[in-house]
Amino acid sequence: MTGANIVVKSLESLGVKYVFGYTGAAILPAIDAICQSSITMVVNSNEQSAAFSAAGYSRSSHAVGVAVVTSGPAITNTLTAVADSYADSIPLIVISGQVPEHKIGTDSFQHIDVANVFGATAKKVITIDKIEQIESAIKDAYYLALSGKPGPVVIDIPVNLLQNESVYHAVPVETYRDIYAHEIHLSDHQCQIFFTLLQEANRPLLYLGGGVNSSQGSRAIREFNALLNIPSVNTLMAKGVVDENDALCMGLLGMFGTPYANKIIQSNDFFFAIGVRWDDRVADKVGFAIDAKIAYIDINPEKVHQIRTERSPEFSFIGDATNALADLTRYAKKHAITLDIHAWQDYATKLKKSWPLNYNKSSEKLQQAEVMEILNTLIDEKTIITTGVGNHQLLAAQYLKMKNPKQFLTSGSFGTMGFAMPNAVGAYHANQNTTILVIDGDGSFKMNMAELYTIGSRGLPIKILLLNNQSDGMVHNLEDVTCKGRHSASERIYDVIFADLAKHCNFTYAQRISARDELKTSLHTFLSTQGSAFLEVMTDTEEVLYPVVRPGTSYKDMELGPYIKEIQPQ
Ligand SMILES: Cc1ncc(C[n+]2csc(CCOP(=O)(O)OP(=O)(O)O)c2C)c(N)n1
Ligand SMILES: [Mg+2]
Repeated sequence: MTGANIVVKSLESLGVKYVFGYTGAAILPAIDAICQSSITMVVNSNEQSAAFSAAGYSRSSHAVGVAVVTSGPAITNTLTAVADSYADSIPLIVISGQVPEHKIGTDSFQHIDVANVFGATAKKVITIDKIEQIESAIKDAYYLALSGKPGPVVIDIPVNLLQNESVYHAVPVETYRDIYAHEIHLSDHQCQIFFTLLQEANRPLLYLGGGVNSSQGSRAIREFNALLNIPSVNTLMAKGVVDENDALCMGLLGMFGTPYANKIIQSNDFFFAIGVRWDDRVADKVGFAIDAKIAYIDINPEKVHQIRTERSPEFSFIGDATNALADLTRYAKKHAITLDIHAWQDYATKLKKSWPLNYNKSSEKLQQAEVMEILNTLIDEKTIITTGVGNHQLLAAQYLKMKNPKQFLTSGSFGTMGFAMPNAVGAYHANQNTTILVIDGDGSFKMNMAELYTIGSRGLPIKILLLNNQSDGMVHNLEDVTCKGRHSASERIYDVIFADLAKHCNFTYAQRISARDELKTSLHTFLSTQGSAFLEVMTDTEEVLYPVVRPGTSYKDMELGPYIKEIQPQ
C-alpha cells in the first residue's frame, strides 16, 4: 500500500471522520487517497482556516481535529492556528506534504524547514524520513496531542514517501492510547492537608481554567462544589465549566472581567486555582500581594513549578484536575466535610446582584452590549459559540451565561482575530445537531472572510452575527486613552455591506440592521433560520468596553465606566 493510503488507514483506525485542508502537489497523493476513503475532506479557503477548523473540531468535542495541507506557504499559513492551539492547550494534528527527500536542502520550490519553523509553537513536530514511520507517527500523535497538557502535533511527510509502497501493520490504536494512560491520584494525606487549609479559610474562591473545560472536568468540579458551595471565578477558557447562571458563579475574571468577579477576588482568603495557567491578563492584577492562601492543581509540571517559585502555594499538585477533584470529593464525602462559609456565600450572591453589567442605554445607536444582553435570552443551552477577538468577544464573555463546557470557543491566550468562522466550521462538523453561532467583529470577520464561501457553498447551517462598529473597537478604545483620541488605522471609513457578501455566498438569510426596533425580531428570525444565516448589526463606533483593569494596575483600580453602578437588589 502507498504511504498515502497508510496515512488514510491510520486516520480511519483513529475514528477520524473529517479532515480540513487545502490541496497542493506535495500533499496530493494523501488528498487523493482521503477523497476515496470513508473520510470527508472539508476544503477551506486557506490553510490557516483549515487548521482553525480542525482546532474548532477539537475545542468542541473529545476528538482531535486533523488538518491536511501542502508544503511551503501552505504549512506556514497554519502557523498562527498551531500557535493559537498551543497557547490554549488544544489538541490538533496538522499533516503537511513536503518536497521530495532528494530536493530537501537544494533551495527547492515551496520548501520550508517545518521542524525549525514550528519548533516553538507545536507540542511536537515529527519529520517522517522512513515510510515505515507513518503509521506509528500518526497513531502516536493523536494520543500525544490529547495527553497531559494537550497541544498541536505537526507531521511533515515528503511526497515521495506518500507515493512509495510499504506495509500497513494495523497496530491497534489502544497500544498508543495506553502509553499515555497513567493516572496520578491525591493520597488521603494530601486530601487531608487540602481540607485542613480549606476549613481554616473563611472566604474561599475557586479559580477555574481551561484544564477543566471538558465533560469530565466539568462534572468533577460540579460534584465537588455540590458539597461545598464555594463561589467561583473563571478564565475565558473555562466558560460553562460551572453553570454561569448559578448565584455563586461570578464569571469572567481579569482585565475585562465582570464587576463581581473582579471585586470578589479582592477579598478572598483561599484561592483554589484549578487547570489554569495564570495568564498575565488575570494574574498580574492579583500581584504577589494577594492576601490569600493558594492551592493549585494543574497537569503541566512547568507551570506548577513556576507558581511554586513565584507564589508559594500552601498546597499544589501536578496531575489531571478531573482525577484530583474526584479524589477530593470522595474524601470530603467519606469524612463528611462541610464548610461554614454562609456569610461569604451571601456576600458573593449579593455582589453579583448589586453590581450588574450595564451600558449606555440612552444612545441612539445600538450598543454591542445591548445585542449581547438580548442574545443571552434567546440562545438555547446547547448552542456552541465562536467569537472573534475584540470588544465583541469580551462582551460575549461577560453577558452570555453558558451552562455547559466546550460551548464557548474563543482564542484565549493568543487572541487571534479571524478565529470565529473557521472554528465554527470545525465545531459544526463535530456537532451537527447543535446550533453553531459565530459572534464576530467587523475587523476579525474580515481576516478570514473567505470562510463565507466555505460555509455558503457547503450549505452549512451556521449562524453568523456580525457586530459592525466600523472599527477595531478594542484598539479604538485604547487610542482614546493612550493616543489622545487619535484614531490611527482603526476606523473603517469605506463601508461594505457584509450582509450582501453573505447573500452572494448563498446564505439562506442575510440582513443588515441598524435600528433598535428591528433588533429583537431580526435576532429571532436569524436564529430560527434553518440554513446558513448572517445578521449584520451596525453598532456605535464610540462604545467603550467596561469594566477594565488597565495594565500595571490591580483589581482595586478596576474602572467601571459611567454606566456600571451599585444597585439595591430586589
Ligand atoms: C491577528 C490579529 N491582529 C491584530 C490584533 C490586535 N487587535 C486586538 S482586538 C483588535 C480589534 C478587533 O476589531 P473587531 O474584530 O472589529 O472587534 P471590536 O473590538 O470592534 O468588537 C485588534 C486589531 C489581534 N488580536 N489579532
Ligand atoms: Mg469592530
